[in-house]
Amino acid sequence: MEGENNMEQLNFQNEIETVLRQARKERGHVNILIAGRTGVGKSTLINSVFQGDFAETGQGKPVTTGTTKITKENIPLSIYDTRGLEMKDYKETVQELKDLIKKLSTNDPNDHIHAAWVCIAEPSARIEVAEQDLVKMLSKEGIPVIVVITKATSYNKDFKRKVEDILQEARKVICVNSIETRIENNDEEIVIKPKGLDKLVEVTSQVVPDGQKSAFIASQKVDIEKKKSESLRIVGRAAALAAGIGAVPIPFSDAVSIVPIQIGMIAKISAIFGLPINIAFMHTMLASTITGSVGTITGKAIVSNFLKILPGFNISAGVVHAAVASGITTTFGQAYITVLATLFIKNNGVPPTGEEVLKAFKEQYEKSKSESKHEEHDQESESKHEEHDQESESKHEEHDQESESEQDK
Ligand SMILES: Nc1nc2c(ncn2[C@@H]2O[C@H](COP(=O)(O)OP(=O)(O)O)[C@@H](O)[C@H]2O)c(=O)[nH]1
Ligand SMILES: [Mg+2]
Repeated sequence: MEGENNMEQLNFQNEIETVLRQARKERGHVNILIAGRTGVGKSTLINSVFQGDFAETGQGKPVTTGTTKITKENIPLSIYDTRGLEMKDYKETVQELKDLIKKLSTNDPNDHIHAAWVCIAEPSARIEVAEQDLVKMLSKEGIPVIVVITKATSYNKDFKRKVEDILQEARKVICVNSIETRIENNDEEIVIKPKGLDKLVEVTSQVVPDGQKSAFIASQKVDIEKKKSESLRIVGRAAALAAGIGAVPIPFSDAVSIVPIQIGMIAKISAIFGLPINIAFMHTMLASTITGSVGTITGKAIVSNFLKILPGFNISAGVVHAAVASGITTTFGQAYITVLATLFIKNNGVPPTGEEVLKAFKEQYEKSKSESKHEEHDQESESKHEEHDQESESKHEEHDQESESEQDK
């Protein structure tokens, strides 16, 4: 008996490791080159766009005289921060960059430079040969270039037109003001809000290769809707997988087979929101969500508790059907996304801790349970718009609610 349990535990642990490795692999890694004169606002821009005060708290490692590679744990992003364009011998900087790009063109697409932001400050209102040479070189090397006009606080479009004219190889020129700025205008103080960051994120996510899109969406903090829609795609895929497993109704005791799918889903969604993908985090999440205490993860313990807390699963039925398996997955995934997005917005783009996520998830879960009770009345009119999956799910929910209210008495 003992040995059997240990075996099961071991296999399950392995299975989770495999699932997490897969999640990390699928997310990939994105590399962005940011170049511009000292003081144009590169670091400020990086901190405004990416998670976790990236430029400030990230690890910097010099890779050439002018370029520092910045990375941070759990964020699938490397920033190559290049200065030195202001110097007389800027040609050396450009040549060094060219060599670096060649060196990074390995067989692994996660090593490549996927996009470049060339920064020019609006107040300087000047484009020098250094920037022209750099943009030419980058686009020649096949790197999509976005020119960022930083500190763009004026509403005058003349400089932007001039930049578009001169730096024709650029895919796009975008005016950005990274931080709230106060300027004096005839004794009046005007506050200019950050602007253009969303556009920069949108355009960049379009130019990076498909394999790096997830990593980019995960790393940025400007567009939370993007994180949500990317996560919903993950839920859709997981639900389809779970439905495949449940296609032949599986006995409850075998329902453990759908748990790795849920874990993979939770790991991938966590990753999109910039939370760690590692066994310790998943352990905290799963063990305490499910059993209410942090304990050892064993397959059967998880699955029985897991299915108990999820709406739509009728334990007394004894088997798991396809619609139920996919319904559980969808409900769980959507609740998790709602929780992360809410916390993310509340925290102003700072990823929540595991404990915060747990607490909010429990609250959200209670809420969705009580909401589904009120929804009963509206179900008839709503079900017309719903998909088949959800229809059958709500049928199972009714059963659940019955047995629940019996328990309540
Ligand atoms: N108003 C305003 N100031 C900025 C902006 N970006 C940077 N700055 C300021 O410009 C200075 C230099 O910025 P920094 O990011 O260190 O430039 P870097 O040398 O290119 O990394 C700092 O005082 C920033 O606060 C911006 O978009 N708007
Ligand atoms: Mg800097």
